[in-house]
Amino acid sequence: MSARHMPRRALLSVSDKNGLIPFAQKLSSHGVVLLSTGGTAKALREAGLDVTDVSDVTGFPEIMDGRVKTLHPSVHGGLLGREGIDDAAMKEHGIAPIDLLVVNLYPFEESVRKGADEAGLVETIDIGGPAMIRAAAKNFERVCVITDPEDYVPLLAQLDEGGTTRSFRKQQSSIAYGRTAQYDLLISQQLHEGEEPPRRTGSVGRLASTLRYGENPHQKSASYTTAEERIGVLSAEQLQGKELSYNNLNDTDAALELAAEFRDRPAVVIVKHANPCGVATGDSIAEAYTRALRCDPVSAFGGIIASTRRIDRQAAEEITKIFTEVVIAPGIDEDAKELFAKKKNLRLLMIPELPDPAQPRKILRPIAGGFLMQDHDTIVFADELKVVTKRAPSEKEMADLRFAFTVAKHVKSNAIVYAKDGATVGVGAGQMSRLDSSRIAARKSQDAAEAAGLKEPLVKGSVVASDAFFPFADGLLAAADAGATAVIQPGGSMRDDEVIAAADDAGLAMVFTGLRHFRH
Ligand code: 93A
Repeated sequence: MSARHMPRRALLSVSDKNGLIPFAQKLSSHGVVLLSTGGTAKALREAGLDVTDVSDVTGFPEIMDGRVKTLHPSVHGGLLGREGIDDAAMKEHGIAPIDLLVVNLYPFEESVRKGADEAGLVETIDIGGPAMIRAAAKNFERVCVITDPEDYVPLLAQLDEGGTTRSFRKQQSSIAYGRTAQYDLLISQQLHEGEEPPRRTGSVGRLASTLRYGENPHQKSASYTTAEERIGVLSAEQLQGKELSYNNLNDTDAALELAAEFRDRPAVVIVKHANPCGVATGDSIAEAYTRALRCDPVSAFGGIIASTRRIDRQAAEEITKIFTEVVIAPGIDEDAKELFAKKKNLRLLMIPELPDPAQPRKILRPIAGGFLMQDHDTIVFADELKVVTKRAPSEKEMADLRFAFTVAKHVKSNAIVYAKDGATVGVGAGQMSRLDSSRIAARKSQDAAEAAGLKEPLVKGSVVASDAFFPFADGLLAAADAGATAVIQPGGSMRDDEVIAAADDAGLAMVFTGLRHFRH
């Protein structure tokens, strides 16, 4: 094991001055000499600490409103000089080593959040900070770099043990390069203009949590947050239950994004393996939940529930009747929390409000050797719905058609969704053939009716939505056989005429949306 390094000279230059003073006091008590830039030096001095100004080290004043303050060989030579290799050069030019660098950058993220104009954004692009961070991080054999106030405590713990270890310095170096990459990526995204996709881009995030494992126990995994400002499962407050797993996070994300489509009304979504197995609206969340559950009670066991409204005691009573993995909602009443508390394994999550499904963002999907990027699917309907059959849907059918198509957008393709009275009654997901999805959805509805002791399957008198066009009449006829009375689909098949004729023969009403929602 290599020996620990106790730093002798530290350069501190921080925009976020949280925790700076007690941290610097501790450094000082370890005998570390402090060098610092304008604002940071001022704060340290006011706290009674002994500080050397960087301008005294460089023999050059900070110029251009601070644009050039640390960009000097005395600083960069002090950070980059290698022990035993560059000693002569350092001596020749009067450069003293700097062995600890503490920098956090101009708050570019905050400028973006606050909606700064172009000039404001440009002024918060930090140049000297990232340059020093990258120099120090390259020289981790000798130099320790700290880029996040969260790492003040671990660094001090290292010093208490006699100095930094090589592995700690290398770890901090890795964090540092991740930080500058993330910073530059955000700048790159903000400066991007026009319709063309960016020529170069990347994906970096900040570790949110190390997960027990990935989709399966033999896969390691972790969750990360990016600079994207979006309400979601990663920003939710967990009120009880075990840690969220990889699959929990993925499924809760799917449930919440679908629930958000119905944020104008009380609605509940139940998700299993990233597909909804029940979605319903209702006068209350309790009612919406029981109606959602009815769609496929077998699959709902161990499911993920997202609600569009606060969960009250009545809803909690219904939800706790079967085993549920996760419940997420924009608020949970105290007496509902008491009921949930009895279910130790249930993970209860609260979000401040529902996400906005129309908020534009980019979706990345890794593939071997790179990744695909696309716009998030922010719309459900583009144009007016076009009635293509002799019979137009009734008002009630139309409301259900809209509901079913919205759900279908969130079901893995090929997606077929049956709905009645603002509730799904059968969902066929993720089949390679649309006909199979149609049959599966109808059969599930049959099963659900039997389980509930109903004489007639729920699918009787329902409407059906398809995420993409019916290529042939067979899928549509299967839906008619199952008992659907109206159909919504994008249209656009070569055989649309055939499909429309079959719908007319079967007495179905059908509308075209002109918009497809594949989901894979
Ligand atoms: O404008 S800069 O890009 N030019 C520099 O030479 C420079 N050196 C450090 N910004 C520079 N910094 C940044 O100043 C640091 O990254 C830090 O965020 C900030 C600290 O400034 P002060 O100590 O004056 O508050």
